[in-house]
Amino acid sequence: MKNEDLKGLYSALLISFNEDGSINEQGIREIIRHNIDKMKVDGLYVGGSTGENFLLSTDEKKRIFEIAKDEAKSDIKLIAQVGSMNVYEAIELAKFTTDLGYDAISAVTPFYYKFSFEEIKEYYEMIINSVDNRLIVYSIPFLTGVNINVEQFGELFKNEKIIGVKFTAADFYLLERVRKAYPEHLIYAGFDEMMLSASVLNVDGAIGSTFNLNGIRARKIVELVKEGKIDEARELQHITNDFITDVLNNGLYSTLKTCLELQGVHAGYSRRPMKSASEAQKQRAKEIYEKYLK
Ligand code: NGF
Repeated sequence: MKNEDLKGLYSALLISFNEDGSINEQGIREIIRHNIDKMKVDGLYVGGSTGENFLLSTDEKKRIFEIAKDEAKSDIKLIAQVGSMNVYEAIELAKFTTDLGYDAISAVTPFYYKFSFEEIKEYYEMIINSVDNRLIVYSIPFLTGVNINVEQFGELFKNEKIIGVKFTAADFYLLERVRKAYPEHLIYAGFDEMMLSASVLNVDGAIGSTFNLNGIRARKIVELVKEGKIDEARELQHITNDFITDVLNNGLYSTLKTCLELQGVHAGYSRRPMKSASEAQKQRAKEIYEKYLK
């Protein structure tokens, strides 16, 4: 597959857990099917924040990557988020998912310690040079505290296997600069509530948690922008953001999971220390579901 074939709308895959925190394989398969059959997404981003990935063991991450590939087969595109504070785990997962046939890997910037850019660059080189695959940088400064500037993106992109960035930030000045500087690289918008503005800046796709439920509306926003129908796109973004605001206020992943359950998809529990929905949150999620998704 050519790099440009990786463009499109990707759900950041939610993961179903059992009450004891173990992986619910059947539930994960149902979430994947729902994304393919009902949300009609172009691909899945597996192992991201939405997948509660940073709370899991290496074996659990591997199992989820296996399940996703087995269920999705080659029906849609698959990107594996393998980034980890432990670069050797990231390399192991990069090899594992490349062998499984994932179309690309992605890695979050290393966090917690204040790494220099040289260290961050080496981390990416170590991961991507260990496999015959391509890599999408996962930049999410509000969670990692790591900011990459335009020139630094250029440094990373000097490696031709580093083909793009998942840009989860509200910095539209930086997004515009990166778009202009690197027209051949793939940029995925990471904040669903800002998709209209990102689309106007001509991103190549989007990766989002809310697409697990709001995928059809999200795609419509992108299409309307492409057709130059900005007023209509803005109206849809307003509705989308009413939905996202209510979801964020009620608890992001637990509310999305409850909404999936209401559609008959066994999205299950969250992984501790992440809290699952309380009875009150479930009730509120039901109202959100009825208002925006029914
Ligand atoms: O959930 C987060 C992190 N971000 C996601 C998205 O960037 C996917 C975004 O969709 C992602 O980061 C991942 O799974 O790795 C938001 O949930 C959404 O815009 C609501 O704010 O905060």
